[in-house]
Amino acid sequence: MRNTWKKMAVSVGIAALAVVGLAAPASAAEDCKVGYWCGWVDINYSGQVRGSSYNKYAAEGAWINNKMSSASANGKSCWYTYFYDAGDWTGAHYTLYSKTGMGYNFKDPDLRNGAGFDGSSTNWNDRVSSVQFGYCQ
Ligand SMILES: [Ca+2]
Repeated sequence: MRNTWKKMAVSVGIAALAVVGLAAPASAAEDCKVGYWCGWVDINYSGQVRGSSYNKYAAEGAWINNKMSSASANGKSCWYTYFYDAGDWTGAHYTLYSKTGMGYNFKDPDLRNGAGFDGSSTNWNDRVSSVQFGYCQ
C-alpha cells in the first residue's frame, strides 16, 4: 500500500511537470507569429487581438480601427512595421521593428505613452487606422 502511494505521488509529479512544460511557451503573449504584426485592444497585450501578414492592412471599417492599445511586430522579410493614424497609410505614424529581423524595439505594451522609435512623445492609444510593412529585404 505504502508503495502504491509513492508511485501515485511520482505520477502526479510527472503530470504537473508536463502541464508546466506545455504552459511555458504561451506565456510570451506579446510574441507575434513570424511574418505578422499584432495589435491588442488593451494594454499589456491583452484583450482582443488582430494580426495580419499582408503587406498593407486597412483597419478602417474593421473592429480594430482606432482601438489598438498595445502592439507587437514580427515581419519575416520586412524589418519595419508602420502604424498610421489615418487610413490609406497616411498621416502620422510610428514604427516598430521586427522581432525576427531586428530583435529589439519590436513591441510596445502601452501606446498611451508613445510608441516606436519615432513616436515616443505621442499618445498613440486608440488611433491606428492602417498598417504597412516596410524596409523589406
Ligand atoms: Ca486613426
